[in-house]
Amino acid sequence: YEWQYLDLMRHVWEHGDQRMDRTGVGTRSVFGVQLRFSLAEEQVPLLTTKRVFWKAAAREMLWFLTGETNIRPLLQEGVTIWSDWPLAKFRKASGTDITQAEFEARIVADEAFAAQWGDLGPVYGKQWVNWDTYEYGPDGKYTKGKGINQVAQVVESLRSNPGSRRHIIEGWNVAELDRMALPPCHKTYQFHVAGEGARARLNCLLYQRSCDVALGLPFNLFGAALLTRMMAAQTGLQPGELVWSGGDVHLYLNHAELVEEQLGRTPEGSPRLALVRQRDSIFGYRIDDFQVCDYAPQGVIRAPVAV
Ligand code: THF
Repeated sequence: YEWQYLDLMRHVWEHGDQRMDRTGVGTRSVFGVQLRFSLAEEQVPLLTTKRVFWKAAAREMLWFLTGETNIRPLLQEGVTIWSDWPLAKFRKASGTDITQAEFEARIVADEAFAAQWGDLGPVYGKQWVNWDTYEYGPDGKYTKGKGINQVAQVVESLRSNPGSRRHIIEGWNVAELDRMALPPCHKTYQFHVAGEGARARLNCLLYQRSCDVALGLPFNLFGAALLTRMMAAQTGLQPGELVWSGGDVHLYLNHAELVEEQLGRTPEGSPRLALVRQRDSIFGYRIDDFQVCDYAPQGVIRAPVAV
C-alpha cells in the first residue's frame, strides 16, 4: 500500500506544475488525487520509508476531539507541529526574534501568555465538537444557540442509521475562516457503512483541499485511520477502507532532499494498529490506548515546514 504514497510523491515531483504559493516557498502541484488503504486486520497507513512520529499524529487527533484550539495542551505533551503559526504571529506583533523553543516554553509556563498567543482561532477542534449555531427570534434578532458536536452526532447516526449518506464531519465553516490561523486542510470526513450484520464495515473518505505530501500527508493518513478505528470501535463496526482524496496535492521545492532520499527507499514490513482498550465514548480515548506493532521504519528524514 505504501507504493501508492511513493508513486504519488514521484508523480508530483516529476509532473507537478511548478508555481509560487501562499508561503513564498514554491511548490510542484497536481490537482485531484485518490488513494485507498485497507484498515482491515489492524492494517494502518503508516509509512515505513521514513520514521513517522505516529504518537504526535495520534495526540493531534485526540486534541481535535477535545475541542481545543490552543496549542498549549499539545506542547504539554511535547507535540510541536502547530507552533509555527502562533510563533510567526507573535514575532510579527512583538518585533522580537524569539526562538521556537523559547516561545513554546513560555506557552507552557505562562497560562495567560498561552491564552493570548497560543490560540489558532476556531480551527478543527472548535468546528468538530462545538460548531456555532444561532437562534432567531420573531423580531429577526438572533442569539447564540447550543454548539453542535458533529463527532457525537456521527457516532449516533452510524449506530441508529448506518445506511445514511450523511455521516459527515465538516471543518470548513465559511463564516469563521478568516478567524482561523489556517483554514482546514483535511476539511471533510465522510463515513460509510458497507455490508450488514456482524460483518458490516466502516469506511471513511477524507477530502483534503490542500496537501503537503512530504510532511502533512503521512500524519493526516495516520490520523484519519485512527479516527476511523475509534469510530468503528464505538459503533460496533469492522474497520473497512480509508479513501483519501486530495485537491491541490503538492511538494514544496525545499523538500528536494527528502524526496530524493525517500524515493530511493523500499517499503519494509506491515505495521499494525491495535486499540488495546475500549472506551465508553469516542471522547474518552487516551494515547496509551493505541499500540503500533511491527513498525521498524527506516530513518527520520528532516525537512522544513512552510508557514
Ligand atoms: N502546513 C504545511 N506547510 N504543511 C503541513 O503538513 C501542515 N499541516 C498542519 C497545518 N499546516 C500545514 C500541521 N501539521 C509537521 C507535521 C504535521 C504538521 C506540521 C508539521 C512536521 O514538521 N513533521 C515532521 C516532524 C514531526 C515531529 O517533529 O514530530 C516530520 O518529519 O514528519 C498538515 O496537517
